Amino acid sequence: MNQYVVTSQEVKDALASGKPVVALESTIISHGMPYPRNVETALKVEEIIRENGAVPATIAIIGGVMKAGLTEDEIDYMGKTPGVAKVSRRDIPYIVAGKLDGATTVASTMIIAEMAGISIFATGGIGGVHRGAETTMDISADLEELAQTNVAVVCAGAKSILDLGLTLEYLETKGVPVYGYETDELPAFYTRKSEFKVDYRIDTPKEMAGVLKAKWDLGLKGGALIVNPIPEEYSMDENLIRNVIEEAVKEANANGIKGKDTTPFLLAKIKEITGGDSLESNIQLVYNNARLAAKVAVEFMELQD
Ligand code: PSU
Ligand code: MN
Repeated sequence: MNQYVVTSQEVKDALASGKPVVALESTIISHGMPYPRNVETALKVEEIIRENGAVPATIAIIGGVMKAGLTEDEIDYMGKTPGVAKVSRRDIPYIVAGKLDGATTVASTMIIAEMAGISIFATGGIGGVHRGAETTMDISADLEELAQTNVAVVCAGAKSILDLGLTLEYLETKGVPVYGYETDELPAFYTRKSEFKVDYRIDTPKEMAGVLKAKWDLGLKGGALIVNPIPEEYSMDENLIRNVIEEAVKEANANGIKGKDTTPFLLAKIKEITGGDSLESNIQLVYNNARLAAKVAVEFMELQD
């Protein structure tokens, strides 16, 4: 491993002894949820992963060190320190060289996970092709990372702040498979359905692990997307969330929001308009993804010789 990545003792021991490990991102902590719910959620996610037989590795850059496996104090620090940079692929060198702090997105978490030797990663939602991308060219670096980095990402689909159809087209072009866990349809984060089909439906963690093993054994580089619908009891009303998202997108356009600020702006707007209901759904779907990721990681380890 390179000199820039430091794994916690627990993660190091797990990797050395062939125990399953699940990576977790930190943008969701620093930019995705308010303090202290963000820290409570991050710690609970780690607990869920342990309960399901794997070791959690929350990933962030602290003082320029790329860390896989944070202490509780470090998670608290990432959650309550205002202004921690949102770090995607392009930001890593500057943050590392400057010994700065950075909350890692899906893209940069995948990069660090791969460097550390972790294959499975759980989060809430990924970035994708934004609505209007045919003129703005706003396409998340998460998609390029899925195309080239060997980490499977468990998420609840993507929010319809994105153009879900174009996001799927992009993933197809880049050879990134989209697997629906117990679903034929791409879930849309707050809701279990969208009008789009996934490539393949998978019904057990074991089957999922087998497909991932085949992909990587064959040398088919890149990641995979495992989409896991939000549990029914926590899913939101489709019409309500559609209107909220329309409103948020309109405000972003009216305010000239661009680049890396777009996603955090839209997420904050949705939270503001729904008055916290969306936060509860968000937390629950992350728990659900953590559970599935741990189970897939356990089965994936079983298949390693
Ligand atoms: N989508 C969500 N919640 C999030 C993000 C996206 O529903 O927290 C975060 C993730 O860290 C993701 C990043 O990797 O935003 C994507 O940002 P951008 O669109 O600027 O690439
Ligand atoms: Mn973007």
